[in-house]
Amino acid sequence: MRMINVAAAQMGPIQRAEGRDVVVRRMLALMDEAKAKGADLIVYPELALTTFFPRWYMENRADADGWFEREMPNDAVRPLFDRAARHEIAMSFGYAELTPDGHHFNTAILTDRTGNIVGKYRKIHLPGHAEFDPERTHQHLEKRYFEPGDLGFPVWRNLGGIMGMAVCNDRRWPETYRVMGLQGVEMVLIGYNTPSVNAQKGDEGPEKRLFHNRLSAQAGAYQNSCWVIAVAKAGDEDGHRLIGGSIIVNPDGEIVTEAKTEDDELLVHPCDLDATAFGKETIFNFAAHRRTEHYGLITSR
Ligand code: ING
Repeated sequence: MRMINVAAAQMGPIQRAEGRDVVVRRMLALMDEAKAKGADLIVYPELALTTFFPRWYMENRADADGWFEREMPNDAVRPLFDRAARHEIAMSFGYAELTPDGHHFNTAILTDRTGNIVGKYRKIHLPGHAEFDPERTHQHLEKRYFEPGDLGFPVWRNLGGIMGMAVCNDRRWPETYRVMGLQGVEMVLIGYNTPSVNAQKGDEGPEKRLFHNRLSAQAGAYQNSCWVIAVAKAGDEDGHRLIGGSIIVNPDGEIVTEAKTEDDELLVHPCDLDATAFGKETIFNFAAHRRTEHYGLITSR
């Protein structure tokens, strides 16, 4: 048994006017609760420090740079790193990254129990569009504000297991999980900010969105025999609602716990990394069963 007590720290809405100091205080409260409940790892959402700003069109992209972090850690988030080290809890959270040479990414980091960053991932599947789209009920301008990630889908050894990360839309693409699965991933950490309604399809509401959220995470977990921790930023941000539905999915593809609210809500579940072994050794023994000579289209088209 290699147990990790995982805390999925769903966050409620962050209003456009809400400062990082207020948000970090909410994240610290969730971390203290996680510690009290014996967590070894806490997973926060995508863009955990700010509102989901890609919903706002800025003519001049540089006007959005205020939503980005120029270094990590930095003064705004240092209390998180200090508290995590004191609690000896590893953590993962998403944020908008502006690199010293001027590149913009939708990024997530992973630390060990001492607050050291051991892994960084930059979102590869950017949904939405780059220019203002008058046809949409709301804008989703991730292609305007971010570049596709340039780090691939790496995995890292942490807390005695093999961990990977993905961000939001990545979870809908089977390639995301499979590339990490081929590296032996045992636990995938995924933050998301998912609008409750489809900007292009009026009749697709939160129920369908929650169904696709579960479907994507359950499929990824089952087909790669790994744990999937999917954590929402949820609720009404300046009139724009995001789904909740944070879940922890076991290597059999079963949801073992699910958030009930659209607010700050902590889920804690004991995850045995050894529970990934049976699937990896039998039905999803990639070396024994995959026939890559037939898969060329996946990378060539
Ligand atoms: N949000 C949404 C997501 O992928 C989306 C965008 C929703 C795309 C539903 C397609 C269907 O969950 C982010 N931030 O990617």
